[in-house]
Amino acid sequence: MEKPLLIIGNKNYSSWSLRAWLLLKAFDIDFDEQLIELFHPSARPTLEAHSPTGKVPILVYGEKDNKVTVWDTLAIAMHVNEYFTDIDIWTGIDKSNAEKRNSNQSRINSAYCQSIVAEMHSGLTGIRNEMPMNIRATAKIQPSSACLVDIARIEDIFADCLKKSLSRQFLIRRFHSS
Ligand SMILES: N[C@@H](CCC(=O)N[C@@H](CS)C(=O)NCC(=O)O)C(=O)O
Repeated sequence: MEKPLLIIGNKNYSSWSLRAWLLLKAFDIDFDEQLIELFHPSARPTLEAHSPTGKVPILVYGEKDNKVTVWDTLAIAMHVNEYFTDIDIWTGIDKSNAEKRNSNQSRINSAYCQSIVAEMHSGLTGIRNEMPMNIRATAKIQPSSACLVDIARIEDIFADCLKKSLSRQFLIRRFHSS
């Protein structure tokens, strides 16, 4: 299959870009990377050529009628899982191991992982609005109650993942799409 191109913004600020990039790296996908400067006129031609939403990340490969475009982080994860890796990204199980993959434990893990990913993808707007990503920054802020609710929920998710990883050896213990 043709090598995909991942078009992304700055990994210090664009959390969506970083998510897609990390996923491809973690699952050893061979890809090229094109960095664009978001909100700068220089980014416009690339976004107009590839992104129906004008946002990044975008995963593209193929030419003309055969061109494949995936323009959303969650869609990129699903597409990668379907076409670019032998490992199931939700459970870490080798896809050729049908028995293990269809086991009840695998369904539990898969549902758990997909739910966390979906929750992150569509929710947590309180924290997202008030604490946009800037890995290098330090700042003192006064979080709103909506933001505090989101922080508490993330703490719960992490605690639950850690608890489960000790007993059942999944999530957190091994690198994962969540
Ligand atoms: N739901 C989208 C969100 C993508 C998104 O908001 N990307 C930001 C960068 S982190 C962007 O491209 N912003 C540019 C703009 O809004 O013009 C996804 O999952 O990919």
